[in-house]
Amino acid sequence: MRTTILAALSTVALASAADAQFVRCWGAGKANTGGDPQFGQSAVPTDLGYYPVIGMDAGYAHTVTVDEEGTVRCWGQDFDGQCQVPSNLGTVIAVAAGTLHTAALRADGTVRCWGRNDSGQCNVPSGLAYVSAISASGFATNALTSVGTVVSWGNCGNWANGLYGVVAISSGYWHSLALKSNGRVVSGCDTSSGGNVPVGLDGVVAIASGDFHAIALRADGTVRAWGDNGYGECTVPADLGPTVAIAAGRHHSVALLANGTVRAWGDDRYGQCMIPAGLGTVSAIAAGGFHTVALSSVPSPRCPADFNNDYFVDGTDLGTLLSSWGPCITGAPICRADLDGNGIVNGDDLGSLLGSWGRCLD
Ligand SMILES: [Ca+2]
Ligand SMILES: [Ca+2]
Repeated sequence: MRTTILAALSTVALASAADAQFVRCWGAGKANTGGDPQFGQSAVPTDLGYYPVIGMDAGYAHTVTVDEEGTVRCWGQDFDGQCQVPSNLGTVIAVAAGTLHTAALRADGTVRCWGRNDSGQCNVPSGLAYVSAISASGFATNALTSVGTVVSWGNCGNWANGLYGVVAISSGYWHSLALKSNGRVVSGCDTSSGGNVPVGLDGVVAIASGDFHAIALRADGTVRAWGDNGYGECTVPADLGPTVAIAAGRHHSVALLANGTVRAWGDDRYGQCMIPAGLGTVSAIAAGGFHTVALSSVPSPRCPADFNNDYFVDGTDLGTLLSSWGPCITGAPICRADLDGNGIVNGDDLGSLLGSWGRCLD
């Protein structure tokens, strides 16, 4: 379940610096209702703000991000401690979410792992270093090293022994995939469903594993899918535009198009394929079990009552409004607090500010 954020970041023109980037989630878990799979995995923490996110991934029902300062955040299902981010992680540059566990790649090339460990998926091999990318499956974790080899731990044993020239890895529930520098995809651990790579598939530049299916992005911007198709997750839309990044959830598939929009298909029982209105320009995507994650930017200002343009309507903006109370002098800066434009800052404006309290996007 697993994202191809690097492909996205390298190929999509990011919005201007003035546009803040936000993590958006849709599908299951807008709230933690305690019913499977609704564990709050789509409830982006309100204090996440717009710190630039450089990596993100989603597991069965949790979401994990790392920002440019190397700080990891995690929300959603935490039954196995998959969101108990260690306090001594140091600087992290990438994250991977397995079904019920989480892994972090640190700036020094080492890996940390937490959460469910019933198959040893969090028993990072001692001495493992020089790691450049990580992926996590249901019961295993994989590390791509800087020399193009893959180290795996957990239930998959030594499936990747002897592999070389690997440039990307991706993991489903049982299977793991490796993309080689020659554009071909190798599977391991399980070679059925998502591990059953189509014969002759070539020209691949990115891979994404769902739990039981997988998709590949080819250099010409087209998408191929294989494996279980019980929800149509392998039925790539015929009119899908040029694609620059892909992600796959348990039974759904997601494509980031070159124009910064997102398409999703497959299991939509929780709205994981319903792209939110006003999503803005997306630069990276990830897919969890039943939810979808996007890093998007929207022009500023977004909320009329966000007077200081920090993408929150909060006490600071309330203070601005209260200090502007009364008749609005035309042209004065405080007039911005006259939200309904009737010439006076009063209870009506206060009501609208309170009505949009919180993160501007939700
Ligand atoms: Ca504000
Ligand atoms: Ca007014």
